Formats: sequence, structure tokens, C-alpha cells
Amino acid sequence: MVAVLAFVGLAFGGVAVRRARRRDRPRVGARAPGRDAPPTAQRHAPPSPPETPVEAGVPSEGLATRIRSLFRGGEASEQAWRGLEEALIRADVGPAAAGALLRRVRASYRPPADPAMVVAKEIAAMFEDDPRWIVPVGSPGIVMVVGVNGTGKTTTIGKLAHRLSAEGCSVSLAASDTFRAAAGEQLTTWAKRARAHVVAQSRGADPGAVAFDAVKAAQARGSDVLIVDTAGRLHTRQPLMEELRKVKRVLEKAGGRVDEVLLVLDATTGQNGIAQARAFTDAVDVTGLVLAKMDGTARGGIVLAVRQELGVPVKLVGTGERPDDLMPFDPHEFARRLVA
Ligand SMILES: Nc1nc2c(ncn2[C@@H]2O[C@H](COP(=O)(O)OP(=O)(O)OP(=O)(O)O)[C@@H](O)[C@H]2O)c(=O)[nH]1
Ligand SMILES: [Mg+2]
Repeated sequence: MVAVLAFVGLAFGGVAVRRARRRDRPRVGARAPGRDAPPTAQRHAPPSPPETPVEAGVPSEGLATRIRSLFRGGEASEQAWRGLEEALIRADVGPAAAGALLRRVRASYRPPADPAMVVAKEIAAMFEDDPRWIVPVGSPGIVMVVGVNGTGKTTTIGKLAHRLSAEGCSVSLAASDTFRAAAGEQLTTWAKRARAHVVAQSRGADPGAVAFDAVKAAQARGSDVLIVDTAGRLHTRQPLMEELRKVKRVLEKAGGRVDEVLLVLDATTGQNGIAQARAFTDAVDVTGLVLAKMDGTARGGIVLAVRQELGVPVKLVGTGERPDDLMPFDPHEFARRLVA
């Protein structure tokens, strides 16, 4: 137990050191200077009308630029507040979180403060009391990973296994995605890199049976953590959601409890992310979000909406496809990026 607690500390220490080193470099996934910013002529152009279609999760212009232009001259008119709410909604923050954020900013903004900085500070504050990612301790600690198709579940599991293993933890993986042909191989490739043990069966096998075997194997090996991969599924397909419930029940029966149920959301997901989070939470009680693909242009505003409407905290952030591209959620970093 002492050894396990030590690596929990190391997990945070290691991550903190890595993050500190990264600060000196361009942000992970940051594009070449200037590419994020529109050309100068556009930068000073009037903001686009609200009905302009925008790609989900990708604000058409930097939120900070928009906010500063709304509050130009330090003035906080009703029009500026309305414009701020609309800009937040366009950044996928959702109406409920945008309303809550607006109340906080209205209470704390005092000109001549930079309104964009105040918004960022209040966004970070909204996550302040949320539980953070902690390596589940048990024999084994069990993490189940769920989500719709292609969000980054298996890649997240691979990165997590790599990180835990590098920090001295013994990791087992359950290939309970028995639906997709290459799913088991993909997990096995990650497992080799991470020096983790995989329990798999042939394609089409019962995902619950794989989960059961994996708990028993992890117990027999004395693994610290078991991470369970599941097939991507549409949250609206009831039989598939029922299958997921069954996998969780089997894990609980075999392992006593499931410590974390992580829902992986693709950062480019727009408001549909709320429907996904609601359906998966109803089915298997999601305990945390993983915000994947944050190395692209998307800012992941959707997690603020999910946090506000369902109370599910963000635990991890994926910033690429390499083993090191996963880190604990940092509300300040997230807020800075959303309001960039
Ligand atoms: N750029 C980037 N790509 C990612 C990230 N996470 C996953 N991907 C890529 O997204 C694609 C889908 O990733 P998977 O891990 O297979 O997603 P999945 O949710 O397991 O997919 P299914 O099992 O088919 O539902 C792959 O090409 C990954 O390399 C990330 O943080 N950044
Ligand atoms: Mg997968």
C-alpha cells in the first residue's frame, strides 16, 4: 500500500515537472506562430453575426479578441454582456454555463481590468472544487473507459497505461471492445509499449466475459490497476447502452467496485457532447471526463457545459497520439486556452 501511495505522489510530481518543462516550449499542439490569429485586416474587422455557421468546438475568432472588442473603452453596457453570453455559447459553453459564468463575471469585473482575463479566471474558478484525477488504488483499482465511436478511448487507455507503468504501477488491460475487428490488436500494441498485460478473447466474444476474466487475471497477477476498453457506441442505441451496464455489473461482481468510469469526449464535439454525457451517465454513472484531441484547433468548451449541467468533473486531457500526450486536467490551462 505504501508503495502504491508513493507512485500516486510520483504520478502528480512527474506530471507537474513535465508540465513545468513544457511551459517554456510552445504549447502542445500549438500551431506555428500567427496561424491561430486571423490576418491583421480581419482581426480588426467587426465580429461575425451570430448566425454565421461555425464548426462545432472551434470559435471563428479568438474569444479574448471578441471579449475585448465588446468591452472596448472599459464600458460594460447591456449590449456588451449580451455579446459576451452569445460569444460563450458560440464557444460551446452552452446556455446554462454561459449564464452562470456571466453572473460571476458581472460580479467581479471592475474596469480597467482586462475583461478577457476576468472571464478566464472565472472559468477556472467554476472547476475549483472538482475532484481531480487520482490513480485508483486497489487490488486492482478498476477504470472503465466509455464513449461514442472514435473519440479516443483506446488511445487514452494506451497513454494512461504508459504513464502509470512509467511511474511504477503494474497495469492490466481488458479488451472488452470485441466488436471492432482491429480493436484487440490496437490495444495489444499499446500494451506492449506500456509493458501492460492484456486480457482479450476473439472478436464477437461477450464483452462482459472478457471483463470478468480480466479482473480475475489482474487479481491473480497482483496488478495495481485494470483499465477496461469498451466498444464505441451511439449513446442513443439502448441495447448497446444496456450491454455497457452489464459490463459494469460484471466488473463490480468480480472486482468489488469500479473506481472510475471515464467518458472520453472528442474536443471537436459540439453540443451533442451533453447528450452523450447524459446517456452514458444514466447508464454507467460516469465519474469523470477525458477531453481528447485538444492538440487541434478545438477548445473543448463543451466540458464546461457538461460540468454545469451534469456535475461531471474533467479528469484528463489528451493532447496527441503519442504515449506522453495525456495529462491531468488543469482548469487554469483550460481557461487560458478557451479564452485565447
Ligand atoms: N490528435 C489526436 N488524435 C487522437 C487523440 N486521441 C485519439 N486520437 C486519434 O483518434 C483516432 C481514434 O482513436 P481511438 O483511440 O481508436 O478511438 P476509440 O474511441 O477507441 O474508437 P472506437 O473504439 O472505434 O470507438 C485515432 O486515429 C487516434 O490516433 C488525441 O488526443 N489527439
Ligand atoms: Mg477503441
